[in-house]
Amino acid sequence: MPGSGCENLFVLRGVAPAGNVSTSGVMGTQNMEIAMTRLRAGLLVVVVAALATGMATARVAWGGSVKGAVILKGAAPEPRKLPVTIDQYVCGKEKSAEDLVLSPEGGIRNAVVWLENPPPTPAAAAPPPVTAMDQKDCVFTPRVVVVAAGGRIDFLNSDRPLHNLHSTPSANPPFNRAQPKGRTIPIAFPHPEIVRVSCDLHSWMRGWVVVAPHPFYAVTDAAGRFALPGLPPGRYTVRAWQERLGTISREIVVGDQDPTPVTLEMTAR
Ligand SMILES: [Cu+2]
Repeated sequence: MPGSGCENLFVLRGVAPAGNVSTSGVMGTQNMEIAMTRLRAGLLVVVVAALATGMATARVAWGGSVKGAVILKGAAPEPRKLPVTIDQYVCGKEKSAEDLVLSPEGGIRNAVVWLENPPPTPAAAAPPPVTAMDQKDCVFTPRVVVVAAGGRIDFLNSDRPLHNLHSTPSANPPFNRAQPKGRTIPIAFPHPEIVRVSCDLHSWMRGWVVVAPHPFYAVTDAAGRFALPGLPPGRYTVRAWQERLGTISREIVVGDQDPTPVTLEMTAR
């Protein structure tokens, strides 16, 4: 196999034991030059291979991720039921208060996890600039959405009864809009903030818009799990927010191990 790494290793073995690299002795000048040329080529192959390996390692490190779960510490509070006094033909007779939804193992759904100090040149996919939140069966669906700062939410109403959208954020403009069935109401969110959205007609209805200033945001799934991919190694502050339990923080180190496992415990109250 001319030019391959194996051949050059053979040449290296051939030259070294001869102990006569200086002149014509055993090998002769011409053979020596051929051997040295092959030796140089071999070294080049080794160097290129080392560089390629190094680059691959760097890519893996840059593609590091934090994976874990947000879980409840201690006993789970009793699930609350909220009475329905209007539009029962669509909304039903009562609604579960979905302000704390737990898996059987205590995983917390709809918590939002983010990095307080994101890397300067993020490789992660950004949160969507446009996403949607429906009002269906008299519930905001999904209850919690993340949108990039400067993006917008298209609010929908799939129900027959009239709903409305009412919010008084701190950093973003307030809104209070009636929403009949089928109407789409686009609302922009220029500034990072956690925004609560209500419907004045149905007191139990609650939605949350988390306006993200950078890509490293995630909403936990039904098991409380989340992932933040695309991270270079480093020290990070991870923060988790849940509408009823508040906010917690933890310091983590993303290093050679991938993914970096994190369990965030929140206390019931
Ligand atoms: Cu409503």
